[in-house]
Amino acid sequence: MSEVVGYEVRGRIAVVTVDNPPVNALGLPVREGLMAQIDRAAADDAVAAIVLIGAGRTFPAGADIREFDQPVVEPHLLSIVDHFDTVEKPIVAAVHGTALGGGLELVLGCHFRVAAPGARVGTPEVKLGIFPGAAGTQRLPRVAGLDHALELIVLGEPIGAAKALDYGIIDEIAEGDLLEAGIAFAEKILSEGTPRRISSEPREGIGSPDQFADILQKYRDLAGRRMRGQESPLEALGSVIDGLEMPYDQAVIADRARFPRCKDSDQSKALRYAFFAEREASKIPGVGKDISPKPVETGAVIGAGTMGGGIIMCFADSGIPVTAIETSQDALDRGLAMITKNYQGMVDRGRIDEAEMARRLGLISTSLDYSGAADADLVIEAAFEDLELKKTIFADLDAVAKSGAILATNTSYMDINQIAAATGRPSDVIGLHFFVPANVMKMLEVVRTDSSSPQALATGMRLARTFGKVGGLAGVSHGFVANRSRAPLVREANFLVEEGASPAQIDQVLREFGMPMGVLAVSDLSGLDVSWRMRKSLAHLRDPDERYFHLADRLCEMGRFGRKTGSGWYSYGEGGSLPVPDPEVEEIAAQVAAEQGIERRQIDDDEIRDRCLYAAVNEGAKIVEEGVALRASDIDIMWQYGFGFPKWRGGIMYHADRVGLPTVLARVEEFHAAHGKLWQPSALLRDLAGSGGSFTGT
Ligand code: 3H9
Repeated sequence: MSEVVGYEVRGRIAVVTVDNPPVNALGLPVREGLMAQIDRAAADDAVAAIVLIGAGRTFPAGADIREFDQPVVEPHLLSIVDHFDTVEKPIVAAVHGTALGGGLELVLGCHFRVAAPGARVGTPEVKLGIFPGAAGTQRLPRVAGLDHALELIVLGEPIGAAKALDYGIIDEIAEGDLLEAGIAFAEKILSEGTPRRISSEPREGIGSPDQFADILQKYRDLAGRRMRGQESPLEALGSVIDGLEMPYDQAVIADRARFPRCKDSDQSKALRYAFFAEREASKIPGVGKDISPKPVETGAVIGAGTMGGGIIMCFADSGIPVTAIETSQDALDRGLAMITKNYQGMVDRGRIDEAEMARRLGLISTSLDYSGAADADLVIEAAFEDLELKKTIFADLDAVAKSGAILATNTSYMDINQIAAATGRPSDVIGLHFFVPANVMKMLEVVRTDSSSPQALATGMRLARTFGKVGGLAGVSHGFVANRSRAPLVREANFLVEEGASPAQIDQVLREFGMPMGVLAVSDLSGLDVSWRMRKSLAHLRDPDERYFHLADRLCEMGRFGRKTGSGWYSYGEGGSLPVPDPEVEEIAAQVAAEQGIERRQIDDDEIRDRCLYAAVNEGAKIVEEGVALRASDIDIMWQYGFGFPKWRGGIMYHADRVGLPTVLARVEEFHAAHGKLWQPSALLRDLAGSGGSFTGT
């Protein structure tokens, strides 16, 4: 009857099974099948109750996102959930895996709910620019109470079975086989004569918006902080408020008008693009499912400084024993003290308990020489950015690391081909480029050298997942994909200050665009000396005809390294962390401009935005054109997870597609004419603009 929704009768219980791999998404065939099989059970005299379950790895993980660009076809998920209210026989949801979005709405439509201990439930719709559109915003507050419901609906983070039980979203955590537990639960309610619970009916604890003003404000504030600039959390909140003001039937009618508005918004389209782009980023041609990653059961990290320390924490956080290797006991002690302090901070904020902190610290051992890496399945070098040093380290590692171990470098821009050539096993060498702070930022750039084996790359990509990160592939190139595509943005921000814009104006324009922090405030935070040192070390390679960072150099010469020295692009009060505009920077900029023959002028916000963003887009296009990135969408994912670029903007390449590539090209050509060769338009940009193509296929 339905190919994707099975029907079977066990004793007096009908078992309705959604079987639509990989995640049982609720596309049209599933919705039709569900309606038909539930009706079949309702009409079957031999059936007294129904258990609804998912086959394979999960209960339905939500609506089929791929259908969102097409017209809605009945039965709508809302019709199904509402239909469940009218079914006279008890329906028991048996939940495992991830019951998300429409999956959880289906669960809420069931009259009773049991879940496997590892199940997770949630309403991540806001992350796709929408809200739970099949009555989740009406039913969840009735089932879990307003506060808990808003936590799920507005913030979009899933919760585990234990919390779901606590919130009243599920009735029981099943021990043993889930289907058997679901059937046993159904038998129990039948024998006890428990009346069906209809989650659309009024419940105590739900009142008027005035009564809940504090809770509503709490989530408005949280959404503003965590998802700045994003509309969907406020739409979700609006839908919940409708439910407080209106009876269920009217509130779902209001939702029906609200939902298409969200779904068709630019933000939702960008967020859906980002969802699929993230999954695409993990796919590397030539590294298919037939290539098994090497197991990583032990790790070693060379260098326990800021970066190394963060990477050591990634291993420990994932339960993998790791050896920290340093050149002196002092450096080891400092590194471990920093790690301990970070974990203590997590304990203080209630993120982990003392026992967990002790467990993680217990996974970290130390060594003062490379013999500590002898047993490691994967070694990550996080030493200073000095090519000769790295080559020496890799030659030494080659002598001690066990055969088959993956040797990785965390360099952020160096030629890893040269580093790999320092070993007798270049096929086992890859780059693993972490972002700061390494234990927090979700991006991991996996760098392929000329000789990296598919298995080494597969291991790097798997490690990203193990660490809870998103892996993306890059080729060897100065700055790889992420930093190389961002560098022109930083460059233009620097030049714009020389030309007359203030750091505060530039940062404000970028923040208004949606970036979490202005680019110059970020430079101050990471330290201006870092790029100064790099510029000095690469001075011999500099093209004398190219415009140079005179102002940034001058600031560094004056000891203005950023926040750590109390001044940089901004000044910072005693121990202060907030950037304050500094008239001295204006004076220095004017001086440098005079020396360089740059005429200072008023610069409008549009020019600032276009120069910063299109410089990055043009570089991104060159990166794709050269094959350093596999796809333009990989750049977007790296910006989202590496630099906190707003997901609701999709990414710089997606943004360029929305603006229209002919418009972007015209601007790039204009800047090329005004500012010279750094703005040389990319051939790919020209081709696509000329042929009506796009970077991201959107
Ligand atoms: C919603 O429900 C709206 C409702 O309120 C009702 C409105 C009326 N649709 O992530 P993975 C694909 S909105 C289509 O690699 P994992 C995915 O693209 C939805 N496809 O696996 C990938 O395909 P491929 C609310 C989907 O184990 C494959 O499945 N729900 C969907 O790392 C495997 O995915 C969500 O937002 C989908 N809904 O993670 C949940 N989900 O192999 C979205 C996945 O071709 N999904 N695919 O690349 C997730 O968060 C994760 O996929 C999940 C599994 C945690 C389920």
